[in-house]
Amino acid sequence: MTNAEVSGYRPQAELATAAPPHAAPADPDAGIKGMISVVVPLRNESAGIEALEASLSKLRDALNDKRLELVFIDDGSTDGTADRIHKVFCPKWDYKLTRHETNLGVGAAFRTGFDRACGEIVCTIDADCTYPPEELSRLVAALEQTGADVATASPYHPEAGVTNAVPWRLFLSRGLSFIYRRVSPVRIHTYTSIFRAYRRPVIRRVSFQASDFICAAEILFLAAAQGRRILEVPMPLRVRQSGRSKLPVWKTILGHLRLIDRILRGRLDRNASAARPG
Ligand SMILES: Nc1nc2c(ncn2[C@@H]2O[C@H](COP(=O)(O)OP(=O)(O)OP(=O)(O)O)[C@@H](O)[C@H]2O)c(=O)[nH]1
Ligand SMILES: [Mg+2]
Repeated sequence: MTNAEVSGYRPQAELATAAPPHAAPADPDAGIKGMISVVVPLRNESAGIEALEASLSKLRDALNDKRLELVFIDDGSTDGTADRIHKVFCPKWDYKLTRHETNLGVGAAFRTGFDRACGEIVCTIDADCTYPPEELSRLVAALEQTGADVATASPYHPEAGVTNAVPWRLFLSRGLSFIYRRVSPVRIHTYTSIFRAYRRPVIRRVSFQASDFICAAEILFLAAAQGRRILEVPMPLRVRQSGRSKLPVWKTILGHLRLIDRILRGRLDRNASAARPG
């Protein structure tokens, strides 16, 4: 199933009341000037949609003069997530919602979201607010102040921290970051966070293969191989307040080990030269 076939979920309620969508950017590589797009992958997150909206309101305030575009990707949720989004965000927000009729994974959701996002800066966040969405303004500011191409939240940075995480999951996740730090050319403390801000050319050019959580690390390495500058921003991570974790822990670890193998064999560098079509 392709993304095109599954996008465009628009119930009558949205058609009746949503604000008219803005025009697509004249130059797809540049995006719309002054617009920040926030891509939100969701799978069965209906319990946390009100909290998400409250946090995004704070982000909108923090971003001041910038336009905010929300790009929701509901990935085969069965708990009414899409309808909840429409109820809570319509008509006050500039948002798009695409629904994958079956679950395709976080990486697949990012591919769909990146194709739909119009901003000159494109961010990705967790829907469960484990990184408070209003903190995205710090990542955007970091891009603007340093000229970096990617700003990524880093709870494993010595100046950050993790509260109430399940100890064995934290151990495994930190262990993976430790290995990546040694085998990859990207020397940061956290590789697996999806709480990020990208300059638009990065998401236009990086052709990542992973359709699951592995995409977070893969995107970083491919961007680095294309010469993009990556900046980590210390950011505390807290435990989710509602809903349940969707991360398939062992499958994800296996995926990371495969990615480490690709790095060690130099295969990622070869992939990095293949830009995304369009
Ligand atoms: N599109 C899509 N989003 C997903 C999928 N699985 C998880 N997500 C979303 O990705 C984000 C991170 O997933 P989580 O389940 O919170 O994973 P985690 O952050 O490692 O785990 P906890 O925060 O401990 O629950 C959340 O916004 C999820 O709704 C998926 O298969 N498809
Ligand atoms: Mg989470």
